[in-house]
Amino acid sequence: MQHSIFISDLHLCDSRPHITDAFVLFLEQTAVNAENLYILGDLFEYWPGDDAIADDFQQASITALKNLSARGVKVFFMAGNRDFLLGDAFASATGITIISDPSLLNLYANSVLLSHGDALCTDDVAYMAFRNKVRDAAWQQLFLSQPLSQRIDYIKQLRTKSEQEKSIKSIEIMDVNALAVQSLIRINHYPTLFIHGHTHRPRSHIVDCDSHITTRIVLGDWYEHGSYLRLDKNGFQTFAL
Ligand code: LP5
Ligand code: MN
Repeated sequence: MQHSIFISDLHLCDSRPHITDAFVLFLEQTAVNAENLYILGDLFEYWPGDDAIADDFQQASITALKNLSARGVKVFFMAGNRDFLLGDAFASATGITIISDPSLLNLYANSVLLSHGDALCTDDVAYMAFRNKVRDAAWQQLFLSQPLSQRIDYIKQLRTKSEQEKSIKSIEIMDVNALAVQSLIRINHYPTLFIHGHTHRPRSHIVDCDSHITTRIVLGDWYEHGSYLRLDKNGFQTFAL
């Protein structure tokens, strides 16, 4: 049966090679049967710019994505807060299509809204200010003009700072804001499904927005094991690997 698959928050990195192995196997054995694969951000632990394509540890996932595209599966990537610098060079190396956040689709008679999810964490004021700065095109241009090793060093310092700040933020502050969710649903014409990641709190929620019902599905991360959402004409199902 025709179906689409959704994943997010894999956080692929050289220190967790088993996740890359699981991802490659997932592409070869599971995603290969799908019509579309949607990767909703944070595929990588961090992405310092497309010159990282040459890194040894990236080769397995890049090759597996390329093979999947070559077999006719349409692969879509939406940026997360860790890999928003992933660009056209990565897309042409792998055959994927980059889609914007948010994106609204029609699949199997469902209207489906997709997002990474970080933009909805509006109570996290420090993160929102940081996000506005680093999503600015001119700022990114300047950042990308620095040597790769310098960018990686900077990101590592930033990760330390982010972990320090997160340790003193409340769980509620780091979750999506209910009004931000409603507002996104409203301007996207009350989709049947809203799928996102980022918070690493996998669950489905029923949202009543202006008396329209949307099911908001939060995808899980791949830290312990992989997971994915499958959608076909009979509805959605989540799977753990
Ligand atoms: O990623 P996650 O889920 O752990 O935390 C996020 C928010 N943190 C981030 C930062 C990223 O993890 C860092 C890696 C980004 C790689 C991008 C590459 C290119 C850009 C390079 C830019 C320099 O996104 C975290 C949220 C959390 O989600 C929950 O939603 O709370 O936000 C923060 O912790 C951000 C801080 O609150 C504010 C950071 C201010 C940084 C100021 C500059 C410090 C400079 C340090 C170096 C000297
Ligand atoms: Mn994220």
